[in-house]
Amino acid sequence: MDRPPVGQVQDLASLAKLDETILLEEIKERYTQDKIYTYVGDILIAVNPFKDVGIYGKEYSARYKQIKQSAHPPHIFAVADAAYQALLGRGGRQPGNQCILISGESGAGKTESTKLIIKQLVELCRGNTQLEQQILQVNPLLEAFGNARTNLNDNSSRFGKYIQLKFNQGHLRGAKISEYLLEKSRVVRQNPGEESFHIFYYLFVDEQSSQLGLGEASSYRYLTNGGQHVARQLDLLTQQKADLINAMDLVGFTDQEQANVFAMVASVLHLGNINFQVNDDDDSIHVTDSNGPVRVAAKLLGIDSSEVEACLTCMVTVTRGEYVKRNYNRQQAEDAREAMAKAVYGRLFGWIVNKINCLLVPYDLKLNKGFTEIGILDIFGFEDFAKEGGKNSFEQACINLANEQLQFFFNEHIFHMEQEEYKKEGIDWTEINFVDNKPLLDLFLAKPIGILSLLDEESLFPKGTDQSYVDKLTKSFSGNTYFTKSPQTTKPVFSINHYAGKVTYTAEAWLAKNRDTLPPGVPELFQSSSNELVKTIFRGQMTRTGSLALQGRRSTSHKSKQRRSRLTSSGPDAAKRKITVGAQFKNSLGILMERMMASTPIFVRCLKPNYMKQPGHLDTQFVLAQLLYTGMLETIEIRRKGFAVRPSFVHFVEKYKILKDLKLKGSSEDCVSILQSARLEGWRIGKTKVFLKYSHVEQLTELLDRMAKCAIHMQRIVRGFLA
Ligand code: AOV
Ligand code: MG
Repeated sequence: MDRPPVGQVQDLASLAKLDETILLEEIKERYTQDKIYTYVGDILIAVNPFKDVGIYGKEYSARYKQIKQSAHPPHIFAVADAAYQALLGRGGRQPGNQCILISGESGAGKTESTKLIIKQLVELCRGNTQLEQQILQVNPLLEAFGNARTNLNDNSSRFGKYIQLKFNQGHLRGAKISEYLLEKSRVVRQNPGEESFHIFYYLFVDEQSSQLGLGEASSYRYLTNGGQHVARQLDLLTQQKADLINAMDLVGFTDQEQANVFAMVASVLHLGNINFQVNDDDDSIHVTDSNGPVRVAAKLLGIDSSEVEACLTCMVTVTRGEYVKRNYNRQQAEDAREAMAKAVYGRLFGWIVNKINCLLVPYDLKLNKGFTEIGILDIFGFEDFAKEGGKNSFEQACINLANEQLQFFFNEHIFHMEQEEYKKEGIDWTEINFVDNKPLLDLFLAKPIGILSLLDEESLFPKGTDQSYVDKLTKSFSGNTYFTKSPQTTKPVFSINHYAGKVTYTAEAWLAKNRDTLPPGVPELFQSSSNELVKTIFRGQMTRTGSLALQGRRSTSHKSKQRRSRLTSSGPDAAKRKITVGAQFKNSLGILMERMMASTPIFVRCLKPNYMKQPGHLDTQFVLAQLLYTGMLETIEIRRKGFAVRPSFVHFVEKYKILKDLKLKGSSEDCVSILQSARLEGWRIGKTKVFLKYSHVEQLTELLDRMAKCAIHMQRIVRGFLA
């Protein structure tokens, strides 16, 4: 067979011959022609164009509605369409809950893909409801608080999210967001050349800054810790802030709530400017200027300024019925200050997510059982800041672990489960090998000897230090090929050989980050706040009763004030505080995996074309590395030779018997007779299932469509005849 011209092939699984060179050639040529999307069977590859390629407008939305995958060029909208069709029981995919899993390294285009999928889903179920408008604003809203400029991506997600869109008979009814591990440490410190969360820079663009007691952005330690404060374009920031406020309005945050949110964000910056001085006489420590930043911060937070000072400089314990006051040293005071700032911001973020969930909760909770959902996973991509001269800390370990977990899920689904099924069903099959990253998951997650378990153990240990933790790791994993200890034994540094490359981690402050405890007295202090929001988010009990919010949302009035809810909601559950950050992350990953297992996955694999975030340039080696570590060659191989669609005999006959004989019941012979009469080739029959390629399903669907058209035509004739 002749190979079609390079760049013309829309589905790489249809190529007769394939190796690294051909794969790369195809993707590169397509990229040069601005064809950023390519299929591998039902999997979509997306290469970040880093420019507007003009393919997301109305006409494109309209084009990708209820189509066969091969009807139009590969597109992210087609992924949304396939998921939505499956939800309605149409198309080739298994009906029921669907999940779209988007992977790729930092800056590869996951978040943009997520937004495009949601945009198209809203187009597809278009009911012009207020809820749809709210859902479209969720991403921009969250990005303001949870995204930041890093050296790898100017709009990098510093948290992971899973968005579940709930449908009832094809209508969008609500949404739920689960967030994973916001990188709180970014509030107080950033790698050189990086920034804090976008929202902080929005504070300075208008007169709001003076209302919040703020001066110049460059005078805040938390915005200059990265070593360089890049003054951003004012008009751009102003526009982004306006968009954010619009999004908050539309989603349903009241003016009061918005004001509270901004006050809290500003308070974080003031907290960061609190300085300490040590009294030489008795070694006690004081806040340098009681009328300075501490006062402004306390005012914004609705708490007592002198109590903030007390919380930051000393600890009061009760020993045998007596209060004993112990002064902090400078380090402890500074740690307390950073912990306070991170807690305020972290809990504020948790509250925002929870608030959005309350506002978007499905209209009729009682209908809950009738919902089907499309889940979209947008995590933080794999990252290695050491390459950029920065450091990788606890957060990067968690981020990279999440990516390992997702890669594992991909392998499970694409290679393991599928090939197991061939064996079980007696299909003649030559095994396709893939790189199994299970040993890496074990290295992180095993109990009691795993990177996270040992961290928990050391965190409980009063004498534990970051160094003693790394020593334990080194001792435990000396024979593990995925683990390398640092050549300098005096530094708490180690490396992990991840599926996507080797990453060196610096374990400084890991114990503290994992414990994530608040300085003594801080929760009580915040609970005494005169500011409702501050009080709520430190109260710890989550309330999520939907009825009030729903009435608010369903009101037909378009005046924003009227549709806003009066619902109270609050910060993260108090019970969660007790367990460590690592353990909590591990749990939420587990829950996520279960959720994903219970849905039919669609995979989108984002590729980053170059390291410089530049349009029009594809770095061959860089892209090849990504194709190799994600197992793309093996994936194409299995999609080419394998059978991605495997309905049971009964399901198959039920769906397609109309093509042959309505009396068919569901035996293997029945299936064969349908397949033969449809003149398909290359399918297999197992013990209980039919084994099909994606293209078979398309052909069958086309036959069904043709038949339906015929039937309508006949009806018309008959009706005309009778008239
Ligand atoms: P990520 O989500 O995968 O990284 P993003 O989705 O934020 O990456 O994409 C990074 C940047 O690439 C965006 O801000 C856009 O400028 C550009 N981009 C991505 N996709 C497109 C597209 N389809 N069309 C035009 N530009 C695009 V991270 O969140 O860092 O892992 O944690
Ligand atoms: Mg992102």
